[in-house]
Amino acid sequence: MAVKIADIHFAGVKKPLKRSFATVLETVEYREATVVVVRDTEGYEGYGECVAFDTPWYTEETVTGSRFVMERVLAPLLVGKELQEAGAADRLFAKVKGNHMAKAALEMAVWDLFAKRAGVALSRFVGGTRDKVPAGVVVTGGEEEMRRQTEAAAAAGYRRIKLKFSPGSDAKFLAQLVKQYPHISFYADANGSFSDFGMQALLPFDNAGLALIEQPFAEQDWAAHRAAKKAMKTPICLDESITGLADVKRMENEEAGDIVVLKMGRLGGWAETLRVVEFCKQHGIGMWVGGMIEFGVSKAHNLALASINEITLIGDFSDSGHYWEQDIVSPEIRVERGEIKLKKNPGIGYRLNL
Ligand code: OSB
Ligand code: MG
Repeated sequence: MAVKIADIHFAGVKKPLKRSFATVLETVEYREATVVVVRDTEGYEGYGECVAFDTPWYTEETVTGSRFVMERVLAPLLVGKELQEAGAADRLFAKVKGNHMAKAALEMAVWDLFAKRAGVALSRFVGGTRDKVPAGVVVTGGEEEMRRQTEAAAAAGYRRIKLKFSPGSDAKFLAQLVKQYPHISFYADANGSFSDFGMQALLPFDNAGLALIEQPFAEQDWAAHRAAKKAMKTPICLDESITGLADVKRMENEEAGDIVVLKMGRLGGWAETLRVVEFCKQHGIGMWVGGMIEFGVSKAHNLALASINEITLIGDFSDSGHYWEQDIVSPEIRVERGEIKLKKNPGIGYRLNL
């Protein structure tokens, strides 16, 4: 089925977070994002959300820069074109360097549009089979704040908790917290903060009972991640280091990690992400779907991704109400008994409510 793109619209959104999100890289109080609506000549609409932040603290992209790239560089490559399949957008964008989050926002909107034209849920369109995914939440801040938030998350039924940590964190404190909740899987994410401190600083966390340690060293520190994987029993998971399939292959070749975080914004969209999923499946690499403190459009795409059976680790899936007074999708995304039900209606399955 061919789809002809008629026009593309952009809308900026900016909302305060209900709770501030503190990492070693940045403290986030507000979230600004761009919502993308791709329309075809039949009047069908596909939705995407650009997950670049207002400043380049997580990747190089920004809200302002990505808006320019989307409007002036990428949208003209799609408008007026007849696409034979959803994967065509990724190929059209291949000549534009980098800018993965900008590409992903448009490309993902095209996949939503194709799923809607096919009349199927996006989860089924991409080969997913689950009808619900387990919920996971991220906990940040000082020790007291972490303890309080962990208790609240456990009470709310979350099955996985990701703790942000750094060389300044106390391994004994983390170990104690983890031990208190034996039925919850704990991850710890360092956002590269151990690079200036080395392996010796990381080793104490090997005995904290963590299911994985995420990105202990900087994104280009492949040798350090290789050494960590060798020295530690806790699986090493890469987030910032993975910008595409080539990086996953490098991780595999250099034995620099056991698990990858799938983030479609960082990878450039559905097509590249599905190639990564296929490779990981074939090589027994663990996978989970990572969050970007995003709104419901991006989250709905992430839920469709997490419906793929081989993605077995629990992702960053919190309730719309965790960060937002009001989300930009209707209905809002709800965690019930520790799970989120997948929508069965065509495409992402949620309406826009800007
Ligand atoms: O490192 O995983 C990260 C959010 C923004 C940027 C980077 C990261 C994160 C998260 C996910 O930890 C938070 C969430 O969406 O719940
Ligand atoms: Mg991370």
